[in-house]
Amino acid sequence: FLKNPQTIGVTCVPFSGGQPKGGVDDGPVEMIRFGILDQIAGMGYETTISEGMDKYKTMRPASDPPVGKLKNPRYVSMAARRVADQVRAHCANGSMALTLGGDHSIAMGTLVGSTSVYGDDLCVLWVDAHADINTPATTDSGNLHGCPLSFILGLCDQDDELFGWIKPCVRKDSLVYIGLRDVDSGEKAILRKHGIKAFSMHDVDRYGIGKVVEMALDHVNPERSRPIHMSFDVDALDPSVAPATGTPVRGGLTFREGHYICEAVAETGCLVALDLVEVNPALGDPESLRQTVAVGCSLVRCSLGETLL
Ligand code: 5AB
Ligand code: MN
Ligand code: MN
Ligand code: MN
Repeated sequence: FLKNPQTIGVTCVPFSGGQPKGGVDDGPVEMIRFGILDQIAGMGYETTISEGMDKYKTMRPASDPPVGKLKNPRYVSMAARRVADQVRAHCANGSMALTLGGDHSIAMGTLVGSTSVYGDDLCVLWVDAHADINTPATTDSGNLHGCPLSFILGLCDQDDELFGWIKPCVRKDSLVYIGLRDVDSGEKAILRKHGIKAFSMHDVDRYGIGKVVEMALDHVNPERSRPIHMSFDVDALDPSVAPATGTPVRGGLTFREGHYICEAVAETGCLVALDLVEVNPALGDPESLRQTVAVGCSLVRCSLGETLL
């Protein structure tokens, strides 16, 4: 694969069906209003934008009763499938696929898209307060934004009528987490059983963010030669830094720690796909909104190398 892609393929996904709170579907439009596209262009990148972002709002099926515990299963599956096609198209022509969410269920789509081009070579850096690895059997909430990785890793029933199109596409040792601090007991059992590498906030406290990112990259990408897909949930940041998000958890990454991760990833030159998700402009006062949108855009720019000298 080609390091340091000079074209960014942007996919905006105004989607909130993976969780119950409205507003996260306005994440992309708020980031655009804040100027993210001009900012990226201003850094010298060429940008192409997937068409028809409004379709994500209108494609909601008239009837979508739960399947088991899973809520809005048809809507989530249809939307993720469309995301997969759009991300695949960007990756296929060598662009870095930047996906602006939307809730984190859309990562089912972004990862199917990126792996369909890069295959087994791709490794995944998941930056989040949560592990997002519940299966349809372990989820308590039934919210699919807490489940994308179980589908991607192949921990679910592969004959599933709705999600069977998601074939296992990331190896368990190709995934690493940073920022975890709110992991369900069923998820902990999954992480342990499969030996999935995770750096929690406890590790960030113990080793410092510099060492944690180095260890995380060493685990999945020791030669810095594999393409990286980073999925960044803004709730990885402390709520004092990113308050406007649906499932905030205290004790998160500082402003600098979040940016450090993005800078270190940019430095590898290996980033081929980036998701920035769970910005919810409807939550909190106007200042919380402005702050969260601003930090989301800033993380994107840093991942593209803005602050490297
Ligand atoms: B997010 C929880 N584990 O399954 C669940 O924001 C929270 O994409 C999921 O990380 C949070 O509902 C999903 C309790
Ligand atoms: Mn989260
Ligand atoms: Mn998440
Ligand atoms: Mn969240």
